[in-house]
Amino acid sequence: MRLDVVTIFPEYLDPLNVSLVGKARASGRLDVQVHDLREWTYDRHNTVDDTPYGGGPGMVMKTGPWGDALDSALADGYERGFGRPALIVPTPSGRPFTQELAVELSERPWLIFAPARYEGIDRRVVDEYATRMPVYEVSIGDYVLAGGEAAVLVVTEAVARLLPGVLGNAESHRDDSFAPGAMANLLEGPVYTKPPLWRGRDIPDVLLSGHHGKIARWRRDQALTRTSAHRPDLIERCAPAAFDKKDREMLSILGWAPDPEGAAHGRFWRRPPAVEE
Ligand code: 6GU
Repeated sequence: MRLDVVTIFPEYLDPLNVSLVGKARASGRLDVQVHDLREWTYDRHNTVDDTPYGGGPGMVMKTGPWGDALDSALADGYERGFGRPALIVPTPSGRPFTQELAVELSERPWLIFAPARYEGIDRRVVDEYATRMPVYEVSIGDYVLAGGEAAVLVVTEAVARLLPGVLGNAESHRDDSFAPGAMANLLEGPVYTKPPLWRGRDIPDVLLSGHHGKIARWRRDQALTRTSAHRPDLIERCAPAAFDKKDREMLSILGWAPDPEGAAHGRFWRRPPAVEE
């Protein structure tokens, strides 16, 4: 897979040389090209932004440098035969970046990232490239960053670990909390390793029992408990078929009940509010 990143802060992408993504690059599974947007400016001050039409606060990134930078990255990738590119535009107004989207992007041969600073990029840039290739405007969560570079790192790491041969163990993805098509998208529970006693804290007995069935059940109950506490929205959306009898017992203990009315709207479970004494 080829990744291009066009940015005014190339050094912000230095972490792409480290760890899993760095190894994927070193092994040739990932070709990363970081480009300095200011190389496509022709004035003394290397201007990449200007005031917004219609007024208002902040600055908007100019069409010219983006168009020239993207054309240059595209020409290089086409010349080297990378196939069909997709443009990724990180923005807080994008669609949520999910594991499902990470899987979709990991199946593409070539991703071009256009992270913005300031109030964003002149809309005509996205509209122009959308006539030539798929464009994904993505947000990594409900908070506002000063620029899209950190989101590029997030998306790249989520995608790179899905590439064939990047994570040693092919089984690793199937267990991911948000793996598409998983029986139920539950958060993973706690994990432990040696030593068996640390600062007076021991390991749950069941994990030392050697009883694989009981261990699997305990892990499942921990996942249900954690998901119920941190992401009740994930429980609400689980179809009844996602849960076995023991799951439903645990959900009942956690205060969950089937919601026959909600089922029409994709809310299969509800937790009646606790009654105060
Ligand atoms: Cl992708 N960019 C910015 N600037 N802020 C964000 C974001 C992206 N996702 C969440 N907040």
